Amino acid sequence: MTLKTLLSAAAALAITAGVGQAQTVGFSQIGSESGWRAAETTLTKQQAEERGIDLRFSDAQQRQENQIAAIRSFVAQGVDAILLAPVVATGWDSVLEEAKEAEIPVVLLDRQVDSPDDLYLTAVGSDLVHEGKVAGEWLANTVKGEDCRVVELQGTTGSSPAIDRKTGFEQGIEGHDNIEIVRSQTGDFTRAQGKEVMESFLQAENGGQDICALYAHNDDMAVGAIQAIKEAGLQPGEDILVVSIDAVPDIFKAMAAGEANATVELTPNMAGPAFDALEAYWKDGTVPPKFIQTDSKLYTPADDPQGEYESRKDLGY
Ligand code: GZL
Repeated sequence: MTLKTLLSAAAALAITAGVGQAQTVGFSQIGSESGWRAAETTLTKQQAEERGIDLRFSDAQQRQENQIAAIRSFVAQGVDAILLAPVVATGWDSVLEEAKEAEIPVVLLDRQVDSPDDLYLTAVGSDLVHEGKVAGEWLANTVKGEDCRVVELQGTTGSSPAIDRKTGFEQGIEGHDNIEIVRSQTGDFTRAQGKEVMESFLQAENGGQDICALYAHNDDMAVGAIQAIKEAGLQPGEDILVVSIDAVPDIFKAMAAGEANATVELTPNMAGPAFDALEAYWKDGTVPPKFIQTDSKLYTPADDPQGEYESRKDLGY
């Protein structure tokens, strides 16, 4: 056990005994591009407060350079751990090496990085490929043998959810030659860009008459696209099926109105498992598994969407 770990364990013991400083954690958050992201931030701050952790928060406005600067600042402050929700999967080796050099554990939240896994303590997130596969399988089961031209709104280019959710959806529709992805473009996980790109899809596809379904990598882009479909004079959820991921309140609102058909849940509470792992690590050096997986669940109109909306609407989305 290194001196730093011994000191952390001693500090933790001191805190347990009711003396000494709270653990300080730097959180480099991507931004507030979606309702889901806002909920993750809200819950992380709540969890830190409940656990007596001094959380230092940085919003990167979806720019990797801002996240790298924030991590360097946390290292300079000598924080006890860093939470990182990495906007894209590449370009982290150098700054993660600096955190490792400073013996500051890094925990990844909700997205993955391509860096060697000895550069972070653990990653908390869902199986992003599985989420896409669940969405693809739902569509295949829904359209059965009918021809279905699909348009796809991808997440942020280069992010692990955009890469993996695309892969998973393609796995889900594999073998169903009646289903074809005819257009695919990033909407950067935002409502505004989801609407804008869907408008271009509708225009390019005979006013939307030739589109059977929309697959959006998150609900926020789907909600934006639903607006575009309605403005084109079509009925989302009927003329164009809508399947997406996150399970945010507004997709359940759309589902209750018959305007969305399926969503795959992603829990915004990534901080709970992350802080559990860190507290065990600080206490006695317990090393967590490299990946702590959160659940994914499919919701359709059969699952009381109004009730799901009510139960989620005040959770900070
Ligand atoms: C996925 C997460 C994604 C959400 C989006 O794990 O990183 O980022 O699905 C958010 O809503 O923008």
